[in-house]
Amino acid sequence: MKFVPNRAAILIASLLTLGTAGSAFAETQWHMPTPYGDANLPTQIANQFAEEVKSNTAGELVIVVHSGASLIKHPEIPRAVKTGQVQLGEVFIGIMGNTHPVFKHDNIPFLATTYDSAEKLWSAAKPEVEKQLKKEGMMLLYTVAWPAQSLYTKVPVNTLADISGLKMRAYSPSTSRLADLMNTSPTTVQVPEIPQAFSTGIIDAMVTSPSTGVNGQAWDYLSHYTDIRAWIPKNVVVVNNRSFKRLDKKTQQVILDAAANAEAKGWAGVRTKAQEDTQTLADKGIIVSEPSEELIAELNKIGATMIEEWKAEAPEVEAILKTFNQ
Ligand code: PCA
Repeated sequence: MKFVPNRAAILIASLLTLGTAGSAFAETQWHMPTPYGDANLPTQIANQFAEEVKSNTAGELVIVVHSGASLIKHPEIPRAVKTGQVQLGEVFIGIMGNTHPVFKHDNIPFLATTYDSAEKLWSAAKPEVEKQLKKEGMMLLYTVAWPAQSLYTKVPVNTLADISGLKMRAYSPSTSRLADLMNTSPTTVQVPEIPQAFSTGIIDAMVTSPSTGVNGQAWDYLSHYTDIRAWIPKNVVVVNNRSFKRLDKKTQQVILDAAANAEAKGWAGVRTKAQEDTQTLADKGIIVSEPSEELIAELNKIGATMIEEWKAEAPEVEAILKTFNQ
């Protein structure tokens, strides 16, 4: 008679196999909340980073990416990493602007408007950002830049007078200030709520990347994209210092190498992404135009005001600007 194992026997056998595999090494699981959804370049890079760490530690360190603020709400991610509630996480730098002025380097209009100058600004700001993160018990792993931030409206914009009094989306302390200086009223809205905020009239305008416009299908609720390319903000991925130190040296190095790869991929990818997504906006029927000279002059003036205000906030800011302007 042929021996036919019953289902329970198969189940037990497979559990035993799993048990053996599991005991061959101790798998550590880390949780990584991220603010944006899976269609975003930063989330794709986070997934590749986690994959690389898993494969280069032979599965000993598994980073579980929780995208789209599904585990922790975006504004609470820095605190979750700081307190060790999670081991690492991704956050938009500008959102930490009220924690210390060095984080504001990320959202200052017309300070660095090309990808090359944004990289230069980042090298100038990085040591100060790392210092502040360290005080908060965190270490910087890598950054991912967003495409340059431009103006989305329901009306053509030739000068600021065309949007005066409108409700403008803000996503950080600096963008609230910018909205004030543009004579618009700032309203904080997180990315997933953008479409609804437009259709219910909570906001009339926003400044963000072509990518965020594409992800939120901006053509459904607005008509004009004025390509002011005002600043190039970034996300950072940070790790809790104690969690990192508990790892052996080899695993630490795997993480640092994967982080360096992620950083390089981000800066390389963002340039193409910016072009592709701007094209998609146009293809979907949004009127994409270059800003008028008048508009640029008005915005540059606001940028200069914001740089002055920012400079007065902390001596570290002077240091960043000095290095950046060298
Ligand atoms: N998208 C994110 C951050 C910057 C960007 O391009 C947002 O709009 O909140």
